[in-house]
Amino acid sequence: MKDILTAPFLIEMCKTTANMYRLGWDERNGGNVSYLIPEEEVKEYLDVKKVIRRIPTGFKAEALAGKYFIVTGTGKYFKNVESDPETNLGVLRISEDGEAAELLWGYKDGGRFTSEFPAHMMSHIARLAKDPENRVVMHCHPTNLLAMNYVHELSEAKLTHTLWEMCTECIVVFPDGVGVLPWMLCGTNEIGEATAKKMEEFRVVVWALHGVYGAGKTMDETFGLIETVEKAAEIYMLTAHLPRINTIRDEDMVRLAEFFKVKYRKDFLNLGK
Ligand code: 2HA
Ligand code: ZN
Repeated sequence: MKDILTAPFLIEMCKTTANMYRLGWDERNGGNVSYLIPEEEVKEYLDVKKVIRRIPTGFKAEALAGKYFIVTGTGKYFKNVESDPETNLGVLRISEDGEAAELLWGYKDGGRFTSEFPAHMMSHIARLAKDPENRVVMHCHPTNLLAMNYVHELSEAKLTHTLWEMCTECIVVFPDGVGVLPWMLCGTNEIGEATAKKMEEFRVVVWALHGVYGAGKTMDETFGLIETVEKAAEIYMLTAHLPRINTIRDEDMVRLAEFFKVKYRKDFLNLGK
């Protein structure tokens, strides 16, 4: 059995959470990441018959039965993941009935998965139904996107349109736009269900006045998605109080989307309106 501290999936979790912390997206215990790992990969590092603990999920996750995830722990700081992965992360398998997470490694101090576990698992179910290759769900509190929530309308069409205008590549990176949930109590099954519903349509979902969820096939793709949305929000916040003299026009966005052959939300543009 190989040393799990050398596992590429664990190293990716460490590096990604460190980057997210460094960028100011995850103050204190803010943010959480879950990453689906194929069984063959887990088996190289862990005896999958050795369950340390069963942790009730509090909802039905049988659509994910038998699937393995590495997940950040509740109350844990992204700042500390890299120096102590075994306390701050856990590797778990969803039980056959979907009602428990079978812990195989980690949460060494008796901890458990993130308080946003319902939103993560329900989002995995929704994204996997759309894209069988989806593996990552990421939540964080990016500064500029959060700032923008206070000063910009939060309709999906208007928020997406403004973000698309802020960097040329935006419409190519998130052509499906940005979904928005109203402020809701976090850590509940209700916000999990609402997030998953949005994830049927969007890979980026803003939790109003709280943060963002992103989903993707790889850690890089998901990180890059949130990074691009946050960059656009930063340009907005740097310019919102200044007279706008130039902008990327809707016709230009259409040219971009067509050139890069992405399926985009035409109804979020103001073409011929
Ligand atoms: O886990 O970000 O939404 C800390 C959070 C909750
Ligand atoms: Zn949060």
